[in-house]
Formats: sequence, structure tokens, C-alpha cells
Amino acid sequence: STDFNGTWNMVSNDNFEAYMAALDIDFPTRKIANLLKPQKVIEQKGDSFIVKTLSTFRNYRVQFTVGEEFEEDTKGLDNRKCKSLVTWVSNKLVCVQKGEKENRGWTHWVEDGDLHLELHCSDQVCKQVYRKV
Ligand code: RET
Repeated sequence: STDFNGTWNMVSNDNFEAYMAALDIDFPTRKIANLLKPQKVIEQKGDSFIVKTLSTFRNYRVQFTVGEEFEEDTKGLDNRKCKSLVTWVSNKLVCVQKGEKENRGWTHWVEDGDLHLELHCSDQVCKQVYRKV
């Protein structure tokens, strides 16, 4: 399976604002967050992951093992609780975030050396690309 280890800098971020609105994130937070160029720091050991999203405004850390459902507290994002499950779908890491919001989750994959992240909630899809530092 793919090696996601490393530090990755954001190079593009499409539709993030609408994704945040779908999560009911307030207007001032959306305006600030939409200007950020976060960094992803990923520590992967086999199927165990720690993913840190670092920015000048706020950080977010999530830890999971592929195939093991976990309680996710999206503190600092939309402040909800989800039952999240990450699985491998070929070489992609696919997360379903079960909770109050319908159709919520994300997909991570590496393509041409770049880290791709697609985030979805309700009818909104945000597409981000990160480049290895
Ligand atoms: C920031 C800044 C504060 C507001 C919002 C943020 C969004 C973070 C997101 C992180 C997703 C992490 C994932 C990790 C997977 O392993 C940048 C912290 C809304 C959406 C999908």
C-alpha cells in the first residue's frame, strides 16, 4: 500500500469554502480558513496513521488504524462527534465519517508524487493537492 509519510505543503484548494459551509462552520472562520495554506504532517506505520493539519490559525490532529472504527471529535473544525472508519480502496485511503452530517468523508491518495485529498459533506466536494517538502 502507498507510503504517505512525510511533510506536505498545500498547493491547491478547490471549493473549501463551500465544504466548510456544508459543515455549518461560521462565516468569519470560513473567511480566515479559506486563506490558509496548511501543511500535512503524516506519520504512518503500516496501517496506523497520525495526520496533522497545521496552519497559522488552527491545527487539527487525527489518529487512526485502517479497518478500526474510531470516535472522531472534529474539535476546531465543526466541533462534532463522528464514528469514523478508514479503509483501503486499492491505493486510496477512504474515510467515512458517520454522524449528524450526511455523505461525510474524505479520500487520500498519492499521485505523481503529490498528496491528493478529496473532502466531501452533503452535496459539496473540496479537492486539495499537497506537494512533498
Ligand atoms: C483548518 C483550519 C481551521 C478551520 C478548518 C480547518 C480544516 C481542516 C481539515 C482537516 C482534515 C483532515 C483530514 C485528515 C485525514 O487524515 C485547516 C484546521 C475547517 C478539513 C481529512
